[in-house]
Amino acid sequence: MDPRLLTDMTLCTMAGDRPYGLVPDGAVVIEDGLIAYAGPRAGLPERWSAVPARSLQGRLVTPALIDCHTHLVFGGDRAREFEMRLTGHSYEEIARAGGGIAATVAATRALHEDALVAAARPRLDALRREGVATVEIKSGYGLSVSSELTMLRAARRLGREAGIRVRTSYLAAHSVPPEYRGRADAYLSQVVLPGMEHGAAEGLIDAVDAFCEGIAFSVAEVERVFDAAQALGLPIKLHAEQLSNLNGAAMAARRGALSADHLEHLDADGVAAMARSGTVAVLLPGAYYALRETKAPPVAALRDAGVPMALATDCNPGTSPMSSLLLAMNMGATLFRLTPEEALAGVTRHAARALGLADTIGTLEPGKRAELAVFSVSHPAELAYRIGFNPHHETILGHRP
Ligand code: DI6
Ligand code: FE
Repeated sequence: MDPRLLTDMTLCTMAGDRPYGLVPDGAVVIEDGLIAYAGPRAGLPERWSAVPARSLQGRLVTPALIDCHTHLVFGGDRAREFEMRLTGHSYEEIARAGGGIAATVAATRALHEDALVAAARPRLDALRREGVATVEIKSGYGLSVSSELTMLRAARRLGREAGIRVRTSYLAAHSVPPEYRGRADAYLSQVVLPGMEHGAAEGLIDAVDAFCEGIAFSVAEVERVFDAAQALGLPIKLHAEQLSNLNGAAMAARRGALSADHLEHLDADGVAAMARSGTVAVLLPGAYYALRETKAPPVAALRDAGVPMALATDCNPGTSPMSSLLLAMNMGATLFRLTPEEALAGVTRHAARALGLADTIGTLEPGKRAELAVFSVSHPAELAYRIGFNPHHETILGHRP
């Protein structure tokens, strides 16, 4: 395929030493679906200088965005529970009373694959309209072998139909379903582990996740799930330290997890363990906001320790009914005090790493996939600064993701 040359842009490579990898008068060459050049227009190598250029009219170009933590395949909604929480009932209280995740499980089990795809499509499209080209989607609202697999198949199909790269995480260890109440071990043996084997054999699972929490699974239970995942050669990640500190992140880090996510209650030992292993901290300000949490994750300690921080929507019907990654960036800056540059790195470079895709996407560098988001703004800080405004102009893909 002939190379394509893009010019007249503020280029934000998210690579190199300069803030944002910013190049004021940039040019990008795309060849065979990959980035062949991304740098100053003045430095464009001779061999591409005769390629007809397409002007981006001074817009900002970033790596296409990556939402590295979502639960966007589900049935129903939880607006009633939202009302209850506003009249004083806590998330954990509602979960113990059979609401919460269990309510979404019932609504999800009632849907076939087609209906799950149809329900999720508007949420995926909302992300895509912001320049998102890669989305992680978790199972975890089926909680039976067959409905977990249906969720994963729906996620794969959404990616194919929407032309988006979908990475799936198997999250059967999200909650103990009502029929196994008080029998978590049996649930793990009879559903979580066999479902994982089926899903892996069908190529449906890119990573294995679990919810490590008082209302979900203990560290020892999660370790059983991770033993099985690692025996199958699957990468692991963990919902950890969201509502309390069980030291789940440190356990996940010791096992080389790609990411530990939420982390509001992470302590200094957890930070140190993550720094040692290079595990990405995925911060989810939508859940913090929707639950009216007051304890923010230890961002300053994570930063000082050099732990890469990603940001994601956590799009789910209970704790983060949010389908805007730009809003997650704004919340990351305002609520968690990430710098706008950290916020953008959190939805590009570090999000790629949280998905094990650091070699392929997340920055604009030669050899990476050509996946570019074009925004009608003049400076990258505007992406995190605005609230409820979408400046996305187009997404340029060198190939189908
Ligand atoms: N933590 C969360 O915030 C979501 N899952 C999880 O492990 C909540 C999911 C829900 O309430 O439906
Ligand atoms: Fe989540």
